[in-house]
Amino acid sequence: MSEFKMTTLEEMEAATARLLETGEKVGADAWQLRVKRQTPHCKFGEQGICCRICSMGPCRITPKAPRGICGCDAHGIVGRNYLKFTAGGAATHSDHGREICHTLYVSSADGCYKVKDPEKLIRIAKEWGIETEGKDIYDLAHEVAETGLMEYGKPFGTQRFLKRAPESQQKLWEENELAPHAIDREISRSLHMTHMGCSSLPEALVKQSLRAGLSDGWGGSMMGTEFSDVLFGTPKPVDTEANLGVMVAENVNIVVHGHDPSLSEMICEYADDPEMIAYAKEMGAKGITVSGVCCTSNEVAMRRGIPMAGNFLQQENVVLTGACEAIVVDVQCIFPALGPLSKCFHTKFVTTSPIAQMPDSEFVRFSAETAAENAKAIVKMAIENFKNRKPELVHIPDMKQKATVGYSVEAIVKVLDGVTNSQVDETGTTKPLLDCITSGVIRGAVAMVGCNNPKIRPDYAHIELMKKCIENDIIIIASGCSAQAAAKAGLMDKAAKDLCGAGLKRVCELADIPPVLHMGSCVDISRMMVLAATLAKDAGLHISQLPVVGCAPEWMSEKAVSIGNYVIATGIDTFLGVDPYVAGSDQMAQLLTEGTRQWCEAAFTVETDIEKLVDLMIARIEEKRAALGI
Ligand code: BF8
Ligand code: SF4
Repeated sequence: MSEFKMTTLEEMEAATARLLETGEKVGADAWQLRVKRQTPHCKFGEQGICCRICSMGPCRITPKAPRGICGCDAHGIVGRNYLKFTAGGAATHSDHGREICHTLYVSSADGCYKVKDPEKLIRIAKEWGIETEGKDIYDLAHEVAETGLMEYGKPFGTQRFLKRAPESQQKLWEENELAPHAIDREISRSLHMTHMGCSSLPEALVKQSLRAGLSDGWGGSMMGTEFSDVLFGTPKPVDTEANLGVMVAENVNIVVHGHDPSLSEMICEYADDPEMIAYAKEMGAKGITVSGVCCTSNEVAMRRGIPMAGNFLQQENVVLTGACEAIVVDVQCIFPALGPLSKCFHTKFVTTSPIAQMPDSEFVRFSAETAAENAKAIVKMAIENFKNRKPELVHIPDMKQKATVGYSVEAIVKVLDGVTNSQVDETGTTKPLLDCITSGVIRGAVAMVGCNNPKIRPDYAHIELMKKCIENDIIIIASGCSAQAAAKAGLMDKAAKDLCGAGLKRVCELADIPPVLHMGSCVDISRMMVLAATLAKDAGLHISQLPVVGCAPEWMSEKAVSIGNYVIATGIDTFLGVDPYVAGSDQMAQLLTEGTRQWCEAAFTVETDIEKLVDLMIARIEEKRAALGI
């Protein structure tokens, strides 16, 4: 009776091929072509054994030249490169978090940014020991924002949110000197350690990678998530759609891309404004459609049901439809290719952040103080560009899937608690979820995260891994571009329950959820940390004992490495489908795949064969169950 049908990878690839034909007609470049020109990649780079941190080099390690000019060996060079990679990611996520703190700081009752979830604000204020009694909500917001901003540079103490972890994990962090101090300090310390003539001891470099990662996951990212919820609302389940077919040929199409909801929320506001819709009609369109790419898409999908046009390696496709009036970006994961590509079409490529400035773009400097006028100007620019479309180039693939998204920790607890407990209170408990896991109805959970990477057939690993997990009664929580891969394929349609094993299928039916739960953007992996911490505390276990693993099968960015570090540092084994440039040092590889267990009870598994990767994950989950005797 169910008419559910997944969109296959072959169908998605055929749609891309058709779009690339348009690209060829107009002389556009494409990542598929650039990959060919860039391969084979440099072997030294791939193995992490090239060093250029001082001008005596660059030095490359070979059997004949086992040390750089300063005497550093392969282990030191790989270790330093790994730490730099991590620090880059931690800085990026955390600076996003800082921007959100600033947005909270300028929130006001009559301004563009308001407090949509005052309860959450009060909860965090209490958690941080800030007096809430009798205070105006905006005074409180500013105080909490300022306290959050101090987390970046405070001279003493460790991150406030670490207290959310179970005692056992906090103890490990303290004993092994992993507890992060001020966020900026951890990033500076990382760059200090990797300077010429500082650390070359792999243990020290890996420990600092874990600590810098933790300053992201339990610091900058966690504030980014929490304060985004305070400002824009804590996500609740909402229906939306995913894949390029969400763009509407008759409408002005605005695509938001990047990460910070401060921009995308405002664009959505103005695209909904009757005055703007009337203007679009005046310009010959039927209306305005906003859709998203990358994490910004996850943010506005989770809170507003804005449809998702695609993930990382689909960003050029959006322009190739010929129907994109403006692709509006802020920071991170934006291809500089969008500049020249947009010039082959009528599309306006609008950059907005001083952090991400690119050639061939229209720069509209966006700031929290002038958000309304900036957003209005951008929406107007898109509308006025509608008339410049070249109809002969317009082709939107007729391809989209239904998805239910918006599973914050609060929402997950609530829907699952609702199944067994008819008198649901506002918050609910994790007991029903724990019962499902203990009884084996659900065998465990995989946190699927991360990007696309041309080294893996795009979306293949995400989709295949998720399918096999849910078949085996393993529930998936997903974020970032992994979540979008799932949504495009149809795995976030509640009807996808039919692909599950009997246990998970029953849970999906009772709780009315899809088997793959959308938990948000990449900064929202902090939500997953809170969920794991809560489950462990409620079960009286260490996090590492839970039958839960992390997986980034197609990762590519520095942020993903930072995430990997904090996920293992939180006690969750993490499976990678792409090697983080450490193959050149057996000592580094050993530390990351086994050695870190002594400090945080978890480690990485790297396996580029995707079929093997999923089997290893399932085996690990079953091992953890067996160890608990469940
Ligand atoms: O932070 S998953 S490609 S969009 S890095 Fe980027 Fe990777 Fe996508 Fe969001 Ni996350
Ligand atoms: Fe070469 Fe050492 Fe300088 Fe690196 S730090 S470039 S290994 S001399």
